[in-house]
Amino acid sequence: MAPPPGGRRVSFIRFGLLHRRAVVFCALVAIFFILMQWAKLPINVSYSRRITSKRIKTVSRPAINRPNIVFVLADDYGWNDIGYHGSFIRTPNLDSLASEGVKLENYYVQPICSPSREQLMTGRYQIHYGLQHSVIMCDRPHGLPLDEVTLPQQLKKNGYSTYMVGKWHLGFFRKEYMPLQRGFDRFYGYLTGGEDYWTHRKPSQYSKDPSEYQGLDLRDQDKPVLDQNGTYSTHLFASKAIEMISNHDHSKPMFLYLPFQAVHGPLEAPKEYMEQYKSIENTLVRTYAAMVTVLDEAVGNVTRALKTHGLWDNTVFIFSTDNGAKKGKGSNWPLRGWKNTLWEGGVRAVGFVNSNLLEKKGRISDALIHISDWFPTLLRISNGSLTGTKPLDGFDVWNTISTGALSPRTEILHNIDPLKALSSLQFSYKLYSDVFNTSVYAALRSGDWKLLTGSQDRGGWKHQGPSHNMFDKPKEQPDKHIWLFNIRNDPQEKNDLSDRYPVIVLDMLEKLSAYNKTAVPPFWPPRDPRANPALHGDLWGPWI
Ligand SMILES: [Ca+2]
Repeated sequence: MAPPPGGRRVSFIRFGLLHRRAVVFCALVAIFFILMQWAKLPINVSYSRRITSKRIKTVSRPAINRPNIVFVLADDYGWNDIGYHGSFIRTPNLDSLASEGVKLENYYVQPICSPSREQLMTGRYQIHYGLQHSVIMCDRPHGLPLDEVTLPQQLKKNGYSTYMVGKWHLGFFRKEYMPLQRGFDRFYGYLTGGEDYWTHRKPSQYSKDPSEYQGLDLRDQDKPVLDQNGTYSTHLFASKAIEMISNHDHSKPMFLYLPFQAVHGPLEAPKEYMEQYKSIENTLVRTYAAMVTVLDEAVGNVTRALKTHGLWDNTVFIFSTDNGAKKGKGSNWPLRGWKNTLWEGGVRAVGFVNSNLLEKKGRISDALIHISDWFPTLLRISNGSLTGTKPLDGFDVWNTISTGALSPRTEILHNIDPLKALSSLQFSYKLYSDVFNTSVYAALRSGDWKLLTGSQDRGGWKHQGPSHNMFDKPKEQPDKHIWLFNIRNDPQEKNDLSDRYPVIVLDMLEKLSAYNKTAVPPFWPPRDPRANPALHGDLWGPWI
């Protein structure tokens, strides 16, 4: 029942003093909260502005705002053939660029030309598209499979202008395999693996196989270049790269892929550069040194052009070799082995990054990095998408390079090539073959451990320079087909530990076996006489 109206008034009168105090208390509390809100409001606004401005700053930061990407790939350039590794060869431009940026001292590539380029272009191991055997041969109908997505294709989707100058070596038997069809807007260069530096013909007098075909291999877009006979390729490619830089539309970011012919065989260098090393008696050493110095000068000229045209400040510049020096041509000292071997001399690479966009510059990185890592790394810094790509073997290592963060990579599958398996009859014993066929040519890096199996060229330690030529051969049983090394402690691969650590060997073989289960069969078609340039106007090009 409701109380009579008078009763409430009486109650107010009775407890008036108490209620007035309560009202004052409530008012004070309300004012307090209002003041608190007022006091907090500007803090929230300023916090919000700080976050917003940070976001805006992050988004607009050049590091992730589609920087220009310039990737210089040297060919068959040895570990010891750069100034900062102690070489007698003069490489002032490369030394300076590396010192300003980040030297990658635990950086790996593949041991031969095509596979390194395949993995750079796809971010995927070659076992995953059937190119685990040898290189793309100029008269065999194969190439980087067309369903593999390439780096320039992805960058182009993201608005990049894509330029390539130099050596392709990823297939051309059909037009669809050529650079313009694989993501490049501009292409000036050659399609095969090697040729004469002046005539641009493959092969020239250096060919050992008389059955190999001869022909011109130099194109501008898809047209043969007939007027550069006599222009040394390192000079030619640098001038074409500078021309593309000069003509670049600055409203778009640029991807310039510059795989020089240098310093792949044949060893040929202009006289004026040979003069710089005239005190060296060994002609091969003198010529190779001169070729490296031309390359160094070319890189200096390209970077100067990027600065002149206002592109350098927002450029990520990468220098890498595609594999170690060939035996007797260049030096991988003190590493074991050379090009076309899975020893460190074949796969541990000269590489560095220079960019104003690096957060911590002027340092050496010991982080494990592989050439397949550039694909996701460069797509990340270019705000590119991985949509449509196949499962990657590469890792995004930008933070590792830029800030020194730990590398996300802990393993590298150097290769598994079943076509290079030795006959089991050649082995008097076959250890662990129930886990992995140890007669197969393979190598795996996991942490500091490296395991090699099968038919390995034994390599050796060759120290070649202006006044010395020393060669140590490994002392091993001829039927040896398993090696285990701790690369951190023994980067020269001198102390095989496979007998001492059988559990680690077994673990590594199980990992190799797991990788092998993801492999597709190697594709190695026979030579095709229809490739002969004599049938195509003396020009190497598509024949099917
Ligand atoms: Ca090479």
